Order: sequence, then structure tokens, then C-alpha cells
Amino acid sequence: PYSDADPCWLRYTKNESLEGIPRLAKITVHGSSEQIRSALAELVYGMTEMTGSVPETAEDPNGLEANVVRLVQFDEALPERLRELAPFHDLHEEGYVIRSVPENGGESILVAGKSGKGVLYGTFHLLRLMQTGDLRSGLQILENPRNGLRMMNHWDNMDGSIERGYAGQSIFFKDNEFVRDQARIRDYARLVASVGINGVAINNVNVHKTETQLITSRFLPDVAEVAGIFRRYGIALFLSVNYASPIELGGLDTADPLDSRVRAWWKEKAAEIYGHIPDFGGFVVKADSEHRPGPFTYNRTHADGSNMLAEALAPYGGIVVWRCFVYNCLQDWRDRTTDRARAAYDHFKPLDGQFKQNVVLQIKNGPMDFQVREPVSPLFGAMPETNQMAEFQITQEYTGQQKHLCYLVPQWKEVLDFDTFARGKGTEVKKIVAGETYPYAHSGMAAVINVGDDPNWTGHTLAQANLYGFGRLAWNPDLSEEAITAEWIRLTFGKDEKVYQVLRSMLAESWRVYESYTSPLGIGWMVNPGHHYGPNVDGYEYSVWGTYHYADCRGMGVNRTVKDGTGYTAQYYPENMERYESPETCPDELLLFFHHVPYTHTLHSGKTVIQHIYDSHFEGVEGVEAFIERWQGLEGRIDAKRHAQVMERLRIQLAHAREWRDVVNTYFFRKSGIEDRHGRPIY
Ligand code: GCW
Repeated sequence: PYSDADPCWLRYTKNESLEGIPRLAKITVHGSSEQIRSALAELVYGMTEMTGSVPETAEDPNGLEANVVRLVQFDEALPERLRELAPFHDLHEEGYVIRSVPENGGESILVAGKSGKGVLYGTFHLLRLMQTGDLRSGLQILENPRNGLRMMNHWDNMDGSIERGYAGQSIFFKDNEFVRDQARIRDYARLVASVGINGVAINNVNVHKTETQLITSRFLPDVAEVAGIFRRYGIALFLSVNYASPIELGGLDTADPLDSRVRAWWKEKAAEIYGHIPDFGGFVVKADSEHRPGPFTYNRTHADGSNMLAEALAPYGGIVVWRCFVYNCLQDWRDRTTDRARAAYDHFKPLDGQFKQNVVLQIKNGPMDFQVREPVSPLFGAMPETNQMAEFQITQEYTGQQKHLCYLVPQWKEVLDFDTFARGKGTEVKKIVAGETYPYAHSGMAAVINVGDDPNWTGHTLAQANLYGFGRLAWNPDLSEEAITAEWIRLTFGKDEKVYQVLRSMLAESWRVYESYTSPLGIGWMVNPGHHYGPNVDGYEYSVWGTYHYADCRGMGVNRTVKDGTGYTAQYYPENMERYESPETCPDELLLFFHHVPYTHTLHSGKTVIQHIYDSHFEGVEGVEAFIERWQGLEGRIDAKRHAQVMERLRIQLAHAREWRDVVNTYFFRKSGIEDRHGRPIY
């Protein structure tokens, strides 16, 4: 590591099971890319830490060594004998194989890829096997990433603040400059590359005045330096750009995408950027959203808007990641016909087929905004001729802000496994965003990241699991929650079985526990306006944001049916539409998202809505109490520092969960006048 920050899952402790493999004391390298050199450095470092001795790096052009780790990047100069050891034809550009190969009278381990990136990913995989003691004879691993784009979006501002950041300040920026000490950036690159991330947008999608200048000569040399660090780890750097740049930077009087001066300005800009960063990834754009400028100002569509940028980037292979988070944020709460949930689909679906090949639409997982529970965005699968990717939120804006434990892998799994029925049964979101349903030129998964300059990166130490889990799912969305959790725990906390059992159960339950003491049955929000932390049932009820629960003395929920509601359900393919349209078939956990029902409505669970609210809120707090008890039991089994840190957060979580419970229960008791069947305290 380059910094003294927490190594997270790249924790290489002395490992007895490796000592039995003294034969792996040598590493040979074929290939000279920057990424294979990083792979070598990582392997040398990891093996040194785990075995206590520095492995030798051997020159072995003709493959005569035995009992070595061979890092091999395919190229024309690769000797025939080594060429035959790996099935290169089965590998994608970023894939790899790890194989045990009997050779020269011994057994070597081959880590091979078509690119340096592939070898790097394979090396991190090999290191995982070493860390967890799973390195054994007869390895036959072949991995290709399912998603082409595996991206992190930072919402970092150049003053060092992070929008919706809960783990300190930016690792990139400080006082409107780039940070000079790049140690954290290097360790960051190692961390995210180790789980396969290949693109990072370093600045907030809300591009303010200073950040607008990231694409100017004032900052491009700095951007290029970070891109250089990223490059060594196979990461392409992206920038969020201000749609009004031609006005703010170029002195033009318009940013109209069809204006020839605007087009020429962006083309020149692209040439300038690529002059500094030949492998620049491209732009991330939030346009016409929450007061950000965009093509609507000029009566142009989002296809016009994004295509213009795409045209500028195309000669260099760059892409435009265009966000679909476009909705009316100046709604009148009295207006019951406008439904924010409809917005992304209504805006973008009609434009299908009009986007250039190097534009990819980035769609939030749900139709609203990263709530603890919402349905899957109906836009997934609805645009066969337009590249799509999914946007998730690792930073816990609405899920406890890294004070509460909320492991999001189960939530993301539900989204990825959701069957859209776009091409009949079996058209899950994961296939669409992987480009397997429609032949997308670009697609994948992005997430708003949860790291800052806190010593443990994520504020809550256990929130590291979300970062790890996202990367692993972006690599392979078919990995099970259990498999990801098990990997993370063993890498991060070692092999103690009790530690594993406790952590596994806490992580597995945490999302549902958080859900149960916060907003019920898919309705969302109920948070304090602005910072979005803590209970405030009516916080967003009479506001402009389109975020309502419509609770009255009889019932609550939003009627989004076709029959007599906002018609949102019609945005789904028929199988899902029908399921959501009727309260009989709508799943309990989403009932209030789709329907306005009386408090006395009986759920599939057999409980009434009001009793469910009371029960779940009491149970949620009990869930947190149980976390504390279990975590207490790990004292002495994990290092005191991390144990204490997590305990401190759990205690905050408990206090705040009680607040949530009492505020929500009291609110609905007063609205409904219906007593808790179990007579528990409600105020
Ligand atoms: O969730 C909302 C956040 C905003 C954010 C916006 C977005 C970056 O509250 O802080 O802005 O979404 O996704 O653009």
C-alpha cells in the first residue's frame, strides 16, 4: 500500500497455508504493459506479506522454469509452448485464466490474459485464493467479465466536499485544487481494480463553477496525472461535464446542441482533452435535471443533446454516459396527475433508436431515487435500440448514511434478477445491462461510490462490504449474495468461524432491518429534507419533489394503477404490469408504492397495514439490538480498533432506529386512531 489507510480486503496477513508452498517463490512475467507491471507489484507485495519472504522475479523467455507463478499477457512474441497452456480464444479482452500447469518437472501457476488488464484481474483473483487459503493444485479458472462498463461515479466537488458523502472529504480534491499527495488515489485505484472496476468518474454530476473548468488547461494536466495512476490499474478516467460549458468556458451565447459553433467547440474540446489523456473514458452528463442545464433549454431532445457530445468523442473512442434521472423537481403537491415515477420512461422511451452508438443511458435502479425499497425502473429493457446501463448507489444516502449498517448486495441482487419480460420470461435486468438481451455497443453497471478520506475509506467499516460487493456483482451478476459475503468476510476479517457466522448474519439481515424501522411497504422518503437523514414523515409531503405518501385518517399510498391512478404500471411489460396493477397480486413490500389502501387492508402476510407498520418498527429496533449483542460476542476475535469502531456506529444506529420507530408509529397511530394489538408504547 502507498498510504496508511485501512487496506480493506487487500489485507495480506501471514498465512500458514501458503508456507506449505515454498515452490511458489518465483514469479515470471511475459508482457510489458503498465497493467502487467502493476500485477507483478501487487503479487510481489501480497506474497511477501503472506509468506514473509520476497518472491524472486525471474526472466524466463523460453519457459524453462518450474514451480513458478507465470504472469502472461498474450502477444505475438509468446513462445509456442506457453501459448498452448492457456485457451486464449475463450477469453474476452479483460478476461483471464488461472491454471495449475505441470511443467518442467514441477507445477506452476499460470495467470494469463489477452491484455494487461486481464492479467491484473487474474492476479487479484490469485491473491484472493492465497489470502483465503483456497490455493490448491489443479486450478482451472476462466473468467470473463459479464459487464463491459464497470464504473464508479464520484460525487466529489473540488472544494473537497462530497455530495452525499459520509466518509470524510474527497480523496481527489481539496481547496479547489487536486490533492498533491497521491498515495490515497493509488490505494484507491488498487482497491477498485481488485474487484474489476474499469471506469471512474472523479467529479460530481452536479458540475459547479470550478469543476466546469476540469476540461480546461487549468486542470487538464492534473486530470492527466490521476488518469495516469488509474491507467496502471486498468481504469479509464471519466469526467462529469457541465452542459453549458460552451457558454461558461467558450464565451458562446448558447449551448444548443444543433448550433454549429457549439458542435465545433466540443470537438475542439475533445481534441484538447485527448491531447492530455489519450485513453480518456468520456463524459458523464446530468442534463435537465435538478436545475442543471441541458438540451431542453433549446427545445432539443436528449438524443440531440447527447449525440452532439458523442460526435465530439467518437474519433477517440470516448463515450457519453447520459443519465436518465430527469424529472420535474418543481411539482405542485396538490397536483395528483403528475407522477415522478413515470418521468425517466416518459422522457426516454420515445427516443429509442435515436442515440449514437457511443452514447449509453445510465438508469437509476428504481424510478424514484435510491430509496430503501422501490420497484425496478421500467425503463430497463424498454429500449432495444439504445445502449443502457444501470446506476446503483453505494453511498448510503437514504439507507443510513454509513451510520447504520445496511448491506446492499441483497437489494442489488433483487434488481439484477428482476425479470422485465422484455423478451419474454427470463429477460432479467442483469442480462439487459450486460448487453446480452439486445446487442448493445456499450452497457454495464455504475454506482455512486461511498468512499472518502476517512482512514477506513467508508466511515462505517462494514460499509466496505458494499463497495466490494458492487464490484463483484458488476464483474459477475450471477454471483450469489452468500458467495460475495463469504469472500469479503474472509478477506477482511480472516478465517475465524464465529466471526464469519456473526458477520454473515448481520450483513444478510441488515437491509431488511433498516427497511423495517424506516419507511414502510415501498412508500419511501419520510426523511428530513435536504440532508435526508432521520425520520420526518411529512418531510417531503408538501414539497416540490414529487415524493408523497398521501396518508390521511383512512389510509395511505400512491395509486399508480392504470385503472384509476397515474398509469405508471403501464410502463412495465404486461406480466409485471398485471402483477402490480392489482393489490391482490402486488407484493407486500411494494404495496404502498402502487396502491392507496386503508390502514385495515390485509396484506399477504395476514397482517393489516397498520399492524404491519407497528410490528415491523418494533422488530426493526430489536434487530439492531440483536446486532449489538452479536457484535459484542466478537470482542477479542477481531482487532480492537475495528471492533470498537463498528460498535460505536451500532450504538448510534440503535438510538436513531428507536427515533425512527417512535416517530413513524406515533404518526400513524395519531392519523389512524388504531391501537397496536400488542399494546406496546406508542406516543
Ligand atoms: O439522490 C439525489 C440526490 C442528489 C443527487 C441526485 C442525482 C448528485 O439527493 O444529491 O445529485 O440524486 O442523482 O443527480
